[in-house]
Amino acid sequence: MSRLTIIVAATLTNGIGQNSRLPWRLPKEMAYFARITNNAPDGTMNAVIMGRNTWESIPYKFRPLPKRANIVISSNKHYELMPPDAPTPPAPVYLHSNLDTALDRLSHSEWMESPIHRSFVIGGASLYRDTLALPPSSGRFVDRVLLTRILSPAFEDCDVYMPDFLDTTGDGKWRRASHEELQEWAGFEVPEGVQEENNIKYEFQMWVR
Ligand code: FOL
Repeated sequence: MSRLTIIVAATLTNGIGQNSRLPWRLPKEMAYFARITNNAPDGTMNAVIMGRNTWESIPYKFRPLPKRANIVISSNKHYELMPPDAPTPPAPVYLHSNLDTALDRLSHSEWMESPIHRSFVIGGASLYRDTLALPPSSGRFVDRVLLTRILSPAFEDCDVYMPDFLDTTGDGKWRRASHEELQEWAGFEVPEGVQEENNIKYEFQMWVR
């Protein structure tokens, strides 16, 4: 039974990217991403699962994302995650050619010294689509979305969009959790209501099914 949490920042029309990067610069929002995905009980570690484009969008100095097990999916089995002369990565990092083997990896024994606590799908659009399509009956599915809703401006020039998960009919209805539920799950205080940074308004939300 491996439940997955999607974490994403998206506009009201579900825009998530532009020119292979995030369309905004929101340091406090990014700090929230880092804190949520890092936060695991002593002796455990969280996993972050991402597609190849998302891996390449993370600045060199931050990848692999430290203190998290990084799992990258690329159908190109010969994709070079790191330059051949790169130093030993500061966090575990694995390449998988499909979602099934990537999810199998989560339950493998090499994590015994540091079992996986939570698994986060961190993008991009096609991995969000593929993981949202996993049927709840399969035991491995997305039961939670940590959505940072970018309220304004509209960022109409996005060129990558996440699927509208609230629109996916069947397979369980999504419910917006209360702010208290979000904080309880996060394990720390999360700012409530509309946030503003660099003249951009956004809100931290949690959706469950
Ligand atoms: N979810 C949310 N809520 N916000 C995001 O910006 C976001 N970004 C991605 C996926 N889900 C998200 C994918 N893009 C880094 C960079 C890009 C990225 C994800 C992570 C990154 O560099 N993270 C560092 C933090 C560096 C810092 O503090 O500035 C990390 O350690 O997590």
